[in-house]
Amino acid sequence: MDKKMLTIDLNSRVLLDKAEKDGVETMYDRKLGFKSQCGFGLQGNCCRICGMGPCRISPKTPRGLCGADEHVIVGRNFARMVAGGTAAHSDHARDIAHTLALSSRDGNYKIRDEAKLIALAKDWDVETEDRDIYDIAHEVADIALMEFGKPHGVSRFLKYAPKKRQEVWKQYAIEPRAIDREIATIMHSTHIGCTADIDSLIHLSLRTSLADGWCGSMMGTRLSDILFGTPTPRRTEANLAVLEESKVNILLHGHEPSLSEMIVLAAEDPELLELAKEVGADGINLAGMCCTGNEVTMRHGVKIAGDFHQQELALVTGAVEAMIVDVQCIFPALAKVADCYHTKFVTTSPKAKITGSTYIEFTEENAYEDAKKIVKEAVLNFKNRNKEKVLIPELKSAATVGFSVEAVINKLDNVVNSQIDPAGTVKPLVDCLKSGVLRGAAAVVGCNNAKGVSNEAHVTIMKELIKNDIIVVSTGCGAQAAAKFGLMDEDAAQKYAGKGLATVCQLVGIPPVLHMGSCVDISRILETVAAVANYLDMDMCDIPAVGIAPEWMSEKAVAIGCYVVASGIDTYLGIMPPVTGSSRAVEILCGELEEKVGAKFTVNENCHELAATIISDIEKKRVHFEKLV
Ligand code: XCC
Ligand code: SF4
Repeated sequence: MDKKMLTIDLNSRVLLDKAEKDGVETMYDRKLGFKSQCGFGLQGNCCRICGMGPCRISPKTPRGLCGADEHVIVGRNFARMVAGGTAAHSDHARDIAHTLALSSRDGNYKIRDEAKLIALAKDWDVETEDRDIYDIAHEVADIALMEFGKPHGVSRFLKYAPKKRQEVWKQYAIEPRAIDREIATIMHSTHIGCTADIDSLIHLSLRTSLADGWCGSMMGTRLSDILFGTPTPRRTEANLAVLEESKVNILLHGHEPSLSEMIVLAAEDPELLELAKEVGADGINLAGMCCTGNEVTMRHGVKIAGDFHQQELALVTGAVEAMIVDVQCIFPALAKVADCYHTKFVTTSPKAKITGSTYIEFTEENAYEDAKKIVKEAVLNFKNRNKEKVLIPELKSAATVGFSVEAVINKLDNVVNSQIDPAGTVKPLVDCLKSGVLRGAAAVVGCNNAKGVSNEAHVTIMKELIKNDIIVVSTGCGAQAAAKFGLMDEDAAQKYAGKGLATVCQLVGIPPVLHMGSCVDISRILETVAAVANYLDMDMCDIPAVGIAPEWMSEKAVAIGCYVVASGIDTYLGIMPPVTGSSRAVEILCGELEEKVGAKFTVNENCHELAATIISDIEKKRVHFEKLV
């Protein structure tokens, strides 16, 4: 098989040829090297939880040594994926909360959205009258940090959901308690000799996932907005052609904005710009990958270099002085690829040290100085670039990004008839959904997965949905696919959208696919659906809105899928999770959950079929919705 056929991104194909010439191995080579993947692992019925294993379940050996059957084994593995994902998102939020606790008027981190801080403080009964904004910030940060380990009560973010949804959570007993407690409970319950009941394992998984969506992730987004500003629409460009031959190219990859925000500042430091000139460069060019890329493009318009599957290929351009990473979704392979070029692969977090990288620890206490040190390394490395090894591919697309909930509402105000309606609500969106001009809304989110062809499912599904007047919002690497393929440009509405959606886009002044941020920012999507449901006095499961992860791969995505379903939003996956080993797990996740939480999973690895199912399900949901409104 030609490895170039494993991606639909033409820049990636050009660079795969170059990698071959340069003798560089990439994920695509390794994929072809794997003749087949382990069937037990694929189905989720290999257990390594205790030292008597691994126990592999088959018709001939239907139980592990302890007697665990396929349902127990699959369920435990699944629950541990949810715990892993929740831990990653929430630990990210914890760092942001610590950063908020460090904020000060004359320090590195300032408050950029005071109104959001005050609103949150009031929600949390923090005194706001006649107080210094930083005192308020520090108290809010402390309360947020308590969410990780408080001994009593449930997540304080649950109240942002519609009342009816909160009732569902109460009734089904999945209101998450402290975040760390839910994660620990799963690790404990899945230890050998604890929970051995698939219903219970899925129940635990949903509760833990809600600690992600309606606590950790939501906290990550809100506190980041308070510290770094709530995103507003701005223009940018996407794909590897955003690298510039004449400049020092620095790639920001990973997840947390505390580091990348400082690098953005440091890259404008006169001293470093002067140094860039001295080494013969025309300036410093920043570009982002994965969710860090999303964070800085949403707030600063920093160009998007590419997605998860392009991280190695970005280095293959030979034009990158430094790849700066913090946590999550970083290929260990980058160390080896960087070795083949002059690129410095800089790790910065004690949580993600990688053999073969240059480790320069980033600390929030010394943030700006650390960031300057890292950028300086990159600038000094410019002179080591080998011009003969440089190939920057040609394609890039323009995009508008920065659609926070506030930004969306702001845009909607463009079409509000101020004589009759108040501004600042989701009413125009509700009106479009009610009248059927928009058939529904879809969040197309998540990663790239080497089980499929990179970007294919994302782009196919998004195009199909917008053609059928379903507005799409996106985060994570899905958003980067949309941006790269021109779906976030205003003219995409005329090119690809159906008549209803195209008209809405033109009137409101938005593209048909809206960039809502990084993966923790899926909380922005939850808030939008909640706002629509609240406006109509409905539950979230009554709204014709769906979640789709066409190319998901990470544990974080499993946690997301679970909390989206638990929020009452039907969720569609383009890759089968490792649960098929248990018929009960599939029955519950793809069926029975609907009776309990009003939504379920649907999986189809054929993206055309998946798109058709989603469109028809949204139409079915409309029948119910139209009766209610
Ligand atoms: Fe990672 Fe967040 Fe997935 Fe992309 S979308 S591959 S998790 S960077 Ni979050
Ligand atoms: Fe085998 Fe049971 Fe141990 Fe798992 S927990 S490895 S099934 S003995």
